[in-house]
Amino acid sequence: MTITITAFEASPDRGRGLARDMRVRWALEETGQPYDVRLLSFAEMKEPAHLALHPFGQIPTYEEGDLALFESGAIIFHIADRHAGLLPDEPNARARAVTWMFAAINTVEPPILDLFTAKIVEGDQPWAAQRVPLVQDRIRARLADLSAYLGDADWLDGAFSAGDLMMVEVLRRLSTSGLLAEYPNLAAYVARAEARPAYQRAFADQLAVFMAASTG
Ligand SMILES: N[C@@H](CCC(=O)N[C@@H](CS)C(=O)NCC(=O)O)C(=O)O
Repeated sequence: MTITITAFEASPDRGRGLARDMRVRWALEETGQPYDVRLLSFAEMKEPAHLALHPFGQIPTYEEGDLALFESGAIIFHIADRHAGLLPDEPNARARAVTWMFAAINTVEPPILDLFTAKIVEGDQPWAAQRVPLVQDRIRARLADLSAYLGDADWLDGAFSAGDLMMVEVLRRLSTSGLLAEYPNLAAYVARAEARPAYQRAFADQLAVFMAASTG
């Protein structure tokens, strides 16, 4: 059955692969699943046809036969659950990998998203200059704990898993902040993940969308 995901027609990140279709593309590449992409404008994302798939009018979505999913975490769990390559077979190791997926999106990602809000969305507010360092320190607290946990290991719990995929995707959002560089083992962790052939294919595919839009 053909898998179709949705992505931005014109990603605001200018091809840096920070939109959340990137993590879904990467999961599909890691598990060897071919897929189609339906590109959407911001206006189309808020129209009834897309709202029927995604109640909040966002990307990514995932369609496969009569199954339609939204939320990148749920989509990646579905892919990892159905196809080999992203979750261990051993039940306890599998549960731990899923735990890391939740830790990434529920514990590490929120302050990172707050930094984007504080800098970009609220950057012209009079209190922004005071708020940004507070948010940066909340991020540092998470990164320090994650860094201590990872130590010298390549991945969070044995072999590369959906937990690493999600954590790396969350950390990549810090790429221009300078914060990741304060934790060399986390910067190396992200670089190690980005060197994976599946990541490279996913990144190239989302970049091709931006290049086509900007030259076409
Ligand atoms: N929690 C959702 C967040 C989805 C999300 O924020 N998508 C962004 C792109 S990365 C979006 O569609 N933004 C446009 C909008 O919210 O109107 C997920 O993980 O899928």
